[in-house]
Amino acid sequence: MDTALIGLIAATLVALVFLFLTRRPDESLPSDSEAEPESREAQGDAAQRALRAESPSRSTPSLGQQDTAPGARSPLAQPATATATATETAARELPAEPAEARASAEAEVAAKATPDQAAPTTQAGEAVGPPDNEAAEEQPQDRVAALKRGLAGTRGGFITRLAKLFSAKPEIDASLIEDIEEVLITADIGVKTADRILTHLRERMNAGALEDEDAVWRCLREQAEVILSVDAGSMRLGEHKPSLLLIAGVNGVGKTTTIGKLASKYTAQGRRVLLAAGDTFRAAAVLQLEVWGQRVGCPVVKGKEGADPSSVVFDAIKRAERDGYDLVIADTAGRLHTKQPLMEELKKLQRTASKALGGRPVDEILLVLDSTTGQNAVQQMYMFREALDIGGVVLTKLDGTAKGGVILGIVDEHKVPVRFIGLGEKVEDLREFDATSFVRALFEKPSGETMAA
Ligand SMILES: Nc1nc2c(ncn2[C@@H]2O[C@H](COP(=O)(O)OP(=O)(O)O)[C@@H](O)[C@H]2O)c(=O)[nH]1
Ligand SMILES: [Mg+2]
Repeated sequence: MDTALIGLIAATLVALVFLFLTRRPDESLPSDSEAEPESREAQGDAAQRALRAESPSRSTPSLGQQDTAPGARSPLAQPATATATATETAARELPAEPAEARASAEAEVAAKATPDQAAPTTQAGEAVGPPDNEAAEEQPQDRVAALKRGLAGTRGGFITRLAKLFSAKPEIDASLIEDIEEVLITADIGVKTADRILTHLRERMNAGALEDEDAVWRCLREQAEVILSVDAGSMRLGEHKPSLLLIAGVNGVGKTTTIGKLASKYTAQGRRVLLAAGDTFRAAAVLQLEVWGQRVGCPVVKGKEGADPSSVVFDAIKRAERDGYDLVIADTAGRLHTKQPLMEELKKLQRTASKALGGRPVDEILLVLDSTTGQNAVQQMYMFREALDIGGVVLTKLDGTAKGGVILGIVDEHKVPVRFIGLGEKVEDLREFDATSFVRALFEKPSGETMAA
């Protein structure tokens, strides 16, 4: 009897051990929402490492304090206002992000957030003090060389064709000027702008001042620089705390990527930056911004999918006031610019933002334009100007196009300054625009000879 009982107990124990060992591993995990802070913290570690790799001296807010890591909020944090609470609750109410969507957004952003030059690392792979990727000490000739590399597509297009014209027709006459005109027009500079440049060339020629090829290049550079040097002063982002920078543009032009790059730039300058996920139309857009936020150490204020972007931006401004941020950078939706509702939404956004700022206008509104779309970019500016007080342009993807000449058309047509140009997908590829260096890089003779002064 005893032996049978002992046998039964032993069999039960064996069965229990067997069950324990063969149990599916995820059964031991808490619910998704409980697991979230831990996994986000792991991402936070990676982001912190990436940040140290970018700028060793920069002090960055702990990712654990971000909105996007609700579980990690300090219990000593100030009680949140109703709006902020609503936003954070709304964030948690968003349908669970598909793991692959986040993973792929992270992989994409990671590739773009990492400088080309790998940071020196310790055995453990920890960054130990790489050079700052921001070209603070960049010499003018280095700046021109970097721009030339980025503008290789455009230079290989119309600049090479211009150079060929000169080698085919060494003397400068009316027919050469006509050929130049044709090249400029096909380079997406736009008919009006090309005409303006050509009128000047003809005047110089008639005055006997275009003696050789170098004189023509010089005249083209001068004209391009005059066109690109819009006198608009510097951006007004330091006058108020917080300042608001609104980023607009159609889908796919590079808004969110530009925001990530700008957030990195301004954070490196010591500003406290808060991001507002105003593109509530696409869940993926919010996710992409969040991943950028984590990489560069900036919290992201977001709302429910399809929420009113005005309320998200309003909340972000209030949160920035309360928590002492210097700058709010707001993403916006960019679904087809020809659809009226987007423009109405943007008008409302600008009005609401202005209210949140105590009645003053939005500090800066930049329109992001994709240079690969050529003359379409000029048209997009017309559409957006009807809705928003666009103060400047970010021209992206100049690295992947032969249509870089469109920059002249945009500025000449609209008289708005280009503030930044995108020469690639990485953080350091967003460069502050400087007309002189840009024009030197674009219109340098492709022969490898030194440029005439
Ligand atoms: N080559 C290149 N790609 C860019 C540049 N800026 C953005 N992109 C890419 O363009 C795509 C769309 O960018 P995204 O920021 O999502 O556009 P959004 O829809 O306007 O927010 C992404 O794959 C970016 O990496 C740039 O300057 N050069
Ligand atoms: Mg976007």
